[in-house]
Amino acid sequence: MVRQPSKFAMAQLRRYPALSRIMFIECSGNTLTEWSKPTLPTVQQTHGLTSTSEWTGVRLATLLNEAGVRGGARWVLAEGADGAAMTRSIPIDKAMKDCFLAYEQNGEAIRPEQGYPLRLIVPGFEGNMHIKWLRRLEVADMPFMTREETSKYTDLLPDGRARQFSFEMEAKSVITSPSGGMTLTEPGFHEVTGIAWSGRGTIKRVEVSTDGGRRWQPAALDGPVLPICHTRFRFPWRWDGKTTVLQSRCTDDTGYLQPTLAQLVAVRGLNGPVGSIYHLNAIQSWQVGADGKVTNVQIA
Ligand SMILES: Nc1nc2c(c(=O)[nH]1)N[C@H]1C(S)=C(S)[C@@H](COP(=O)(O)O)O[C@H]1N2
Ligand SMILES: [Mo]
Repeated sequence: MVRQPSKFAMAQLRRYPALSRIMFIECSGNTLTEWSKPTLPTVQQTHGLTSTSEWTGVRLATLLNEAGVRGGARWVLAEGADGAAMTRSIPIDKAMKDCFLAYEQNGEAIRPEQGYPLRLIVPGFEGNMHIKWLRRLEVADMPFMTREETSKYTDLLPDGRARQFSFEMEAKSVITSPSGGMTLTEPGFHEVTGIAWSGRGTIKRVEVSTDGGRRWQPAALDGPVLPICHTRFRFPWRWDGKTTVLQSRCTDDTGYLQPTLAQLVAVRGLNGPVGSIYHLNAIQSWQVGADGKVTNVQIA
């Protein structure tokens, strides 16, 4: 779909108009062990595969236009220069809309492990598509059906079909304090705080429950609340010293409400080789015991 191969040197890429954007990246395998029972003790382990950074680079649309992409183009292949040659197909609409090739992360050259010298950024889409060490782009009229979008990062459904190209990271939140592994030393005031994010847009509301989901109350959001960014929430809580369960749930600006685990399992099943794996964005429950110890639990 491109007339002829085009080569772009890094110095050349830096001469095109640049953009900077703060946004989260989340691996769609984040939380993957928690489908059927709580397995990992801390929030770092259950929810740690995500981060927010400021990325700077050149729009993918700029490059595709320069290369002379034709009308029949539907998908863009992005390939990394690592041993795995990690490769993903990106829909052309997304490529033209807001994808960019980043050469800076948080105001400095991207570090080697994060993809130096160039990384594809696909705002709000699963982390796997943000190809590091980008060395090649190819354009076609069909998806390329790479390993990462067929045997990996697909969701096997109860009826045996697989959910594929489920790119957008749906709204998710988690309480980071108090969370698994922490201990409340005494009853009284404790701030409940955590983060919420959505690959579809901006976090509009976060609610916290301190009684295992019976009552939900609005949390305050720390500004600025940016689209496709981790958003910190805070909720003042007075612990009475009894065993209870803390939860958070968020709503994004599309109106999507973070589901309970039961709701998600009802739709997606527990079918994968070790149960369903990817794209688990259910409400997380932390139990505070009478001894103040906080543990990872699942409740009905
Ligand atoms: N070239 C290449 N790009 C890659 C990967 C890889 O192994 N090789 N891993 C992907 C996966 S699975 C994820 S979740 C993100 C992780 O990005 P991070 O290290 O910035 O969190 O990078 C993606 N980009
Ligand atoms: Mo990932």
